[in-house]
Amino acid sequence: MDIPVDHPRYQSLRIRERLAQAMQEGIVAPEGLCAHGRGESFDYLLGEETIPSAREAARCAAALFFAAKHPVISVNGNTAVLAASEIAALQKATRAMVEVGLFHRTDERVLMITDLLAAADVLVLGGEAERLLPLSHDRAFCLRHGIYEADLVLVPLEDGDRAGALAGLGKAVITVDLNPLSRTSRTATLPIIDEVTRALPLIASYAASMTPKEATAILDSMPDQAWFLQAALDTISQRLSHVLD
Ligand code: PTJ
Repeated sequence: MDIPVDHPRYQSLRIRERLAQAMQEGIVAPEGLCAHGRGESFDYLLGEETIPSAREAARCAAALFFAAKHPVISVNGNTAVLAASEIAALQKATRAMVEVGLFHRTDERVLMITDLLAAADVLVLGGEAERLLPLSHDRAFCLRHGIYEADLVLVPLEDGDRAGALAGLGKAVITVDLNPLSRTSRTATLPIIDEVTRALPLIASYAASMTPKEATAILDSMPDQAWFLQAALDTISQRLSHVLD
């Protein structure tokens, strides 16, 4: 379909088109389109921009990466299609490992997503995934030398169960999810309530210039998870009451 450049929702329609195409190719799970729609609706409510508390969360995320010994970025189908080059930049800025971590896992999808990321210059961890996380179904699979041994895992657009299982294993869990009410956001050590293509470059830009002293100061005064969730909910409710006034 030809999307007219002057369409007021041009960018949004192009992204949908890209995801729909990637779904037909088998890279994005069909359920990923539902997840995207849910994300879009929360982005409307947040004003389709990075709110100040999400900017602060990105700064804290950069400090957590700085302090981590074995940080891993977990990438699923939606994230790979939306943000492959942003992941490459974040990997360079943080020296984190990148692992393909899927909810609807098949070897074929792991391979396609790995190729897509590699084409964007992401160094993707390889190896034999094992059933290591305390979860039923294939979400339990991950790499021993990747997510399983990580002390910090960044999980964009995740399902709550897996984020909870990672936190339960004692890892710091950073999530990127537009829904401040999702189980994912509520189980994270640090929830970033923002759109993934806005949040990842922000973390990368903070990480690129962070000094050890700054990282320590940020971590010493990092707000708790509830503060980030409440700030996003406050933004939504202010916007709603403003629109209705
Ligand atoms: O590729 P797979 O097999 O790993 O599957 C990926 C999906 C996304 C289908 C899977 O993880 C899933 O079902 O996720 P959920 O439980 O639907 O949660 C996805 C969350 O991401 C929702 O809360 C959405 O609001 C949020 N979301 C969607 N698009 C974006 C987003 N958050 C940030 N940026 C987005 N672009």
